[in-house]
Amino acid sequence: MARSPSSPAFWRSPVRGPWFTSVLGVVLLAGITVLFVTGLVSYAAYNPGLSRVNDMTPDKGILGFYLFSWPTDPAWLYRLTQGVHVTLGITLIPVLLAKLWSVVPKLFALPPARSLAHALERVSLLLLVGGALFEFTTGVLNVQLDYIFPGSFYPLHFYGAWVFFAAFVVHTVLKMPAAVRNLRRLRAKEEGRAKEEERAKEEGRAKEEERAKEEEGDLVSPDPAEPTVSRRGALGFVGGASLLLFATTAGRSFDGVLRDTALLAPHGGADPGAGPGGFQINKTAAYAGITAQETSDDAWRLVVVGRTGTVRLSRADLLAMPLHSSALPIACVEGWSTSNQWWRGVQLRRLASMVGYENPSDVLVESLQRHGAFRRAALRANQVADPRSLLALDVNGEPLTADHGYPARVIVPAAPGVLNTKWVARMTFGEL
Ligand SMILES: Nc1nc2c(c(=O)[nH]1)N[C@H]1C(S)=C(S)[C@@H](COP(=O)(O)O)O[C@H]1N2
Ligand SMILES: [Mo]
Repeated sequence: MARSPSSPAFWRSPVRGPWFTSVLGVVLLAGITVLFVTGLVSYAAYNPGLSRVNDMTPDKGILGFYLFSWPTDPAWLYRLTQGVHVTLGITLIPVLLAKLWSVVPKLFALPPARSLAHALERVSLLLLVGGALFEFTTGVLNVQLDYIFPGSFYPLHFYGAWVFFAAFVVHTVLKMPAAVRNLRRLRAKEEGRAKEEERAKEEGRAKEEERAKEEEGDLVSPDPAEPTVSRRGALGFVGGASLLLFATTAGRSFDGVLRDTALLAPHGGADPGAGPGGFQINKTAAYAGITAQETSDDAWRLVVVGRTGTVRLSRADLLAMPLHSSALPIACVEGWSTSNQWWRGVQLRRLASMVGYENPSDVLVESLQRHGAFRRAALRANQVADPRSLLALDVNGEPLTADHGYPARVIVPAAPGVLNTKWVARMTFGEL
């Protein structure tokens, strides 16, 4: 007999049911909340309120209400928050897919709306499901395919997150009572505590029960196929898939042997090889169009602009200044990070004081690079002031390699990698 998807009997998996959906829902409630918070944190870490240069969402309006000066302590802060964001996001993919699968019959249910409230709920579901798919897809594409939409990823993922999370909150408020009820009721049933159920009924919760039944009726197939796996088994399968993704993703936040476990981390681009420069490279010098000619000792000069005028410095001039060493990681928005590297160079606050800012000010850093989204970045005064913030000349005891930003690059504790401008050509201190 041919049945249409709008008929409940079309959907025959015996795994579907309130328990399966509720368990996945509770996992997503916790996980997506963490994703939202770490995502907003990552947005704040760019200091988008500081300068148009850092801000890829100039129309954010009140959505930027919570922005704050991103701290420089602890130095591993962004490594942690963004590592959690990306690793957790990837790990939750099977849970999200299983959750969507578990409720897919509802997508086809007719009539489309039983009441105004039901109609509103379904509209919020469109935003919820659409938002979830959009956020997970844009996130994964950005991380795996290396900024497939360079400038536009940020606004898309940022505004998408707000739409998605608003729908998520509505959905949670609407569904939480039923989910808790389902989990309690089913656990009670399982533990054979039928008495409690009796009591609950006696306490006049008949109406609630009825609603719970209705929930169940929506999800449980009226004509289930032979089970090939128990509900617990299906959940174990989802958990196993998540674990596998976690195990092949988490390593991207480390170096060495652990990095080798990050089978899913993108391996395209440059192989950093071994040696002092043997840690992940985001964009190579060749990609950025940086030539050996323009970074040669004869050609390259750093231009520092400030209150007292302009200073031009060669690499030799910089090397003759008091140098400072800092052990700091690079932590990219894409979720990968390196462990601490030993950087040596001139403190940013020393450069600030050279041009009249004894109390460090903000700074706009521009690279030799002529095209590309990350050719310049603004840093806040608190980042310039930190004694560990450097215009680095060396890394791990050797001059910077071309791909890590020779002749000079910025490195700031706790800042997202994108603010650590490579191939620096010009630094303009002052209020931004
Ligand atoms: N000029 C320039 N600087 C840049 C970039 C770039 O594309 N151009 N990429 C940034 C990003 S997104 C990161 S994560 C770090 C990576 O530094 P690494 O390649 O030395 O690991 O450099 C930052 N500095
Ligand atoms: Mo990055």
